[in-house]
Amino acid sequence: MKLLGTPTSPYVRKVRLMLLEKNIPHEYLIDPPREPGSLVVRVNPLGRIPALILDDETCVFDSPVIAEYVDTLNDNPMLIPRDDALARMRVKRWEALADGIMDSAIAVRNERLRPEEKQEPGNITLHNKAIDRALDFASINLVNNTWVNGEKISLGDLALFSTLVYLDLRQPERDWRAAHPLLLAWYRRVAERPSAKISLAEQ
Ligand SMILES: N[C@@H](CCC(=O)N[C@@H](CS)C(=O)NCC(=O)O)C(=O)O
Repeated sequence: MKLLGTPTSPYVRKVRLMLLEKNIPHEYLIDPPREPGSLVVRVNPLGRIPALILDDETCVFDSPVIAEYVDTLNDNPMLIPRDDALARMRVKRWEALADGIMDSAIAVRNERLRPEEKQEPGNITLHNKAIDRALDFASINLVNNTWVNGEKISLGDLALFSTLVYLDLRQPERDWRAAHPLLLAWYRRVAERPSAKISLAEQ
């Protein structure tokens, strides 16, 4: 299978980390969707990354759907609980929280890329406040757990890690480390994993 993406996209990083954690053979192709000749627009009608192309040419999008699919390919480790409905919901909720932060961080970036006189400060504030609340929520719900969902690493960890890497890239002025020491201790634990080291080296 082929994963189309870019090293800065947090949604792509989430999926790439899953494939690495689960040791699933794949080709990782850097393919910015707006570049002329991009394969992305030909395989994903939405023109977005990540796009996962299976061996029979089926294109899987978007990242939560890819994550669900990839997790069924093997159980080493199982990153989305299957039988325990509550545990499954919690992991998917961590993913939604992380994806929501990504959405807001991208909205802020897009706003800031506009000419200054056309920027809407209210929109930037709205999204930054959502990020603030979501990081508070993550800290509170992490408690002293090793991983976001307790004793086992899950998709929630990979999604939240990808989000924080993206925040460091696009909002370096945001000092989430000082504000959230529990999150920092957890982040360092994820960053030590071979999958994270590979992914960070690709930036
Ligand atoms: N909800 C989608 C979001 C994917 C997304 O928006 N990806 C961005 C890159 S971070 C993208 O492809 N944007 C289109 C573009 O850059 O033209 C997912 O989870 O896969």
